[in-house]
Amino acid sequence: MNILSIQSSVAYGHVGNSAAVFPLQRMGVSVWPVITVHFSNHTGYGEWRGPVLPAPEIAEVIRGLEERGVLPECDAVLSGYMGDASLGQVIAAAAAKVKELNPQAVYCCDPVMGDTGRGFFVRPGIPEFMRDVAVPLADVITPNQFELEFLTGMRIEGLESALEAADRARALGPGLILVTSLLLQDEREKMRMLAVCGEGAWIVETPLLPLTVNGAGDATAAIFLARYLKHGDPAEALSGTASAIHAILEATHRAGARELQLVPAQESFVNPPRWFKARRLR
Ligand code: PXL
Repeated sequence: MNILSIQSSVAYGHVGNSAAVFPLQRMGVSVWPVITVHFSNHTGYGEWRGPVLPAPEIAEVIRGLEERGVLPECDAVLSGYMGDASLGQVIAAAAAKVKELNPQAVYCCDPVMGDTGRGFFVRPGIPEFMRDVAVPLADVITPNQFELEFLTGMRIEGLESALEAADRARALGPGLILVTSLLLQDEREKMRMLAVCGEGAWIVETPLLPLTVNGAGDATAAIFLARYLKHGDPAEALSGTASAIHAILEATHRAGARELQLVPAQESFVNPPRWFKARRLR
């Protein structure tokens, strides 16, 4: 399996491709990482250094892949953190080109733009690009609660409104929605993930851990996409992803670390120590 993954890269820590590539490889997936920014560290530290790569240079890298003739072997395009909205057209064109050359290929858009508590953390124009261009093109999207609220223009409070928002997002185009983190008002000590695929919907709950990390959503999107491509079963992909992410977060919490403990927790990508089974909602 081959995944073209267009996301950020950081030297220190784990966000973007630096949170997605190793889990995918450990799961047996060949990743073709194309980087959108090359930062020293993630932006959650408040300060960082390094370039936002110009969109034409990123387009050149993808053009090189096309010239090698490998794009028909690409099973999925995964896009995430963009440095600048000008990259939007390059991502949209890459997804369209891969799908033209391999009609089975899937475009998975992680509409990275912000999070509850932190608000928007991307440049102007990126949220609108996600909502108006990328999400309508995508087969799969993996928003967090904050991003799903922006995409649909509605507040999510309970499970019912989360389902309604996911259905609204589905009406924008993508057939499969993974909500990567839901903190519902009824039960604060739980972390939930929700998957909606056509009329089907599944939820999974894991214990909420008291820690602040970045990149968990990026690892979640990657692991979910790989499992979904492998088995084609949203419920299995949801269970396996929540179980792996919980194990990673638990290892991170235990270590008292600020960065995801992906290397120590690597076994959980393929064989999570504790299986949290998704429950069918409809
Ligand atoms: O996890 C999203 C993300 C991706 N890439 C970079 C980031 C962040 C969030 O902080 O800073 C560079």
